[in-house]
Amino acid sequence: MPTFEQISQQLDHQAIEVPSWAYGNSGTRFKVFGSAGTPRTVQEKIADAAAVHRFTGLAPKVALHIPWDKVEDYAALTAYAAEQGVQIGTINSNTFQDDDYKLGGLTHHDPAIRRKAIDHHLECLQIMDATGSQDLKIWLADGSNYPGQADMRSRQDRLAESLATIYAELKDDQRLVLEYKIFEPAFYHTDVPDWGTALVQVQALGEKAMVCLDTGHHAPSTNVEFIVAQLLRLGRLGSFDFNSRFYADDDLIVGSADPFQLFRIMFEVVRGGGYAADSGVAFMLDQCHNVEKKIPGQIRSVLNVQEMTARALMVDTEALAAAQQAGDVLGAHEVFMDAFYTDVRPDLAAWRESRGLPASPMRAYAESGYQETIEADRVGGTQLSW
Ligand code: LRH
Ligand code: MN
Ligand code: MN
Repeated sequence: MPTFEQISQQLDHQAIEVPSWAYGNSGTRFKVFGSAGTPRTVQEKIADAAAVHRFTGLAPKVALHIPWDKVEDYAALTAYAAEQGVQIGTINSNTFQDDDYKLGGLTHHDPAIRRKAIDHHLECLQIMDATGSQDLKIWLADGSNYPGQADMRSRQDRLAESLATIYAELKDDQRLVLEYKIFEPAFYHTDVPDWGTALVQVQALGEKAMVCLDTGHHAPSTNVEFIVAQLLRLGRLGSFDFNSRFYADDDLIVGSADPFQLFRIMFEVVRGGGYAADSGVAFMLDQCHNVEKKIPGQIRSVLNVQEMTARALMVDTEALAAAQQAGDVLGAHEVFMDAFYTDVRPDLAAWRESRGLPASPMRAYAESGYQETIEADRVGGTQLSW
């Protein structure tokens, strides 16, 4: 097995995008909890994201969600982010909170509603121009609740047409990333329910269209790492939305309930070339922190991704290939598990210190006074309204 020393340089380029919405108040459909210190403005969300980066060195970009993060002046917002030490990352569209979209957005049967949804995406593209963001990420709440309610077939056709209209406006260095989700808010059918549908739709668009894999968007027992391998093989894995799923789309801290799954995913990422600095795969978090403090929740998350990346990099791939080639079933499995069971935490602490970062970002944050300051300064935080 490679030593930590041998893989440690590969950790240097790791970059994880954090979502602006992780810093806002959130909850479930039963209750949105308020919490002290919650950002009141987009700028305050960016400041919190920048704190995560300062303590970990892992989170140089923050993804925005429009209209949640709508501002008058995006050039000024970009400059503000740079002052804080971070960049604006992916722009996420939102066609799931407007009454007009009750029966769909890009797939809607009414051309006027479809146009409105397309125009929203064109506005997102303008925001990308102003912020230097390269990815437009589209997740659609479109679907139906009852058999017979909607014509699933023609909705696919309308989706293809709407996406093509948006795609036509992309600049050369911009991408459209389509995110799938098995269900919710629609409970009978969803218009982009799985990676196959997302793949078919993006392949029809062209080279700049990719698939986003949100780890929480699958049926129980889905082999998510297989999907990672397949999308990388086809050159269509655009990004991850990382989170932890136990029951459905739980949006909890990535790697918390099933660290082994995160390891398996990162192994396939490395195996498929998705971890290379120029791979084009964006590693994003898509999480909410309903009951825990948000900034430590984000710090824990990026550390979990780093930890499982380090373990995945430590798989002895030569020994693995040899065992596989020899048909040595349990030998191959053991090689794989050896890396998973390797505790890299002390090595990672030393790696951080050698790069001027705190050995324990969690402890350093707790001792920094940042949480106390924002709790004292920010009164009346914003509330997400899902
Ligand atoms: C949908 C989703 C999508 C949205 C985000 C808030 O469940 O994963 O990525 O943009 O949640
Ligand atoms: Mn998502
Ligand atoms: Mn989701």
